[in-house]
Amino acid sequence: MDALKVLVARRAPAAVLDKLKARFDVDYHDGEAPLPPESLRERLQGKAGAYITGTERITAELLAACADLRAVCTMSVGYNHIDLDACTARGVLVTNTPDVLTETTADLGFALLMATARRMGEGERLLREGRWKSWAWDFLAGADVHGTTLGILGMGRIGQALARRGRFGFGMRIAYHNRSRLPADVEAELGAHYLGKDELLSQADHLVLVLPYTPESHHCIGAAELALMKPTATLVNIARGGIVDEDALAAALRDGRIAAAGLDVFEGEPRINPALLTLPNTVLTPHIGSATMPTRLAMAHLAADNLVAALTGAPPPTPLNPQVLPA
Ligand code: 8YV
Repeated sequence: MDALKVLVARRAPAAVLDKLKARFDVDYHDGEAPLPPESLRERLQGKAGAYITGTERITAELLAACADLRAVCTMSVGYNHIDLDACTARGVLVTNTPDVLTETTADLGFALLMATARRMGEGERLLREGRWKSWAWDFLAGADVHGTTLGILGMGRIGQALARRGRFGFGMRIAYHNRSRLPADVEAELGAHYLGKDELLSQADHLVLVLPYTPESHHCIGAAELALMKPTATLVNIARGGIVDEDALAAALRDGRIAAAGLDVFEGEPRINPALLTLPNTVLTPHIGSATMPTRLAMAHLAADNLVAALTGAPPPTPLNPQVLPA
């Protein structure tokens, strides 16, 4: 019997590619940039499975044009780029890569919080540009992190990992808002206080966004929400760029309505809203939340393991729509 055909839609680690080649007839796009939608559609013809990353969009139209597709395995925890309902309706299994990136992404979130609160980006730019000439009592004086209130919007796995860092590492008060409240024992362990969204915005000294990107969370931080925040507050986004109205954020940062923002994700990434680039009080990183070698390897292997399982009749480790699997 001929091997099933799969598409690996983006550069992947050699060991992961070998794992897939041992089982399947692999069409490999060895590139750092995503395939344009038209090429993705063409190269998915006749493919039973797709190994993708967080950028390739899997739409209902694409699925309709790819009748052989049975599994879409993304090397990301976020899956807003995939029309999950359309996949489920067509019986296409979708998998993602939760858990393996939780701690690494929380580390980056905390690093961004620290760098932003303590004005490290501004300091580094000033030093490298030869502008460090003198000392003043308020020279690059930022905000404290220890002992302050950490607000977390979206209290899933990564939110809880941030809460542990804040509480146990920095003695912070932990406040959160989430679609559903955590069980009482988990709240107690994290010392986490559940607040309404507006209360969270007004009480947080540092607010980290770590909620999923959905039609409901699109621009859920805009001018009205930013107006509720303290003028001394820091905003950190490690979720998805589209959660924040970037024009409203740039205006709030420019007018001192909040103190600073640390952003790892952007609405039009890799294009960046120019207003954010010129503000001194932003720390900007290029979507590197999960970017450590061990974590990226674990994510890539998990995506490949899901694909192998999905197409060989074994239970996939991390399915998003297990209802499409045979009973
Ligand atoms: C991915 C991410 O590296 O997992 C996610 O949802 O945002 C990142 O960890 C990125 O999406 C590329 O797949």
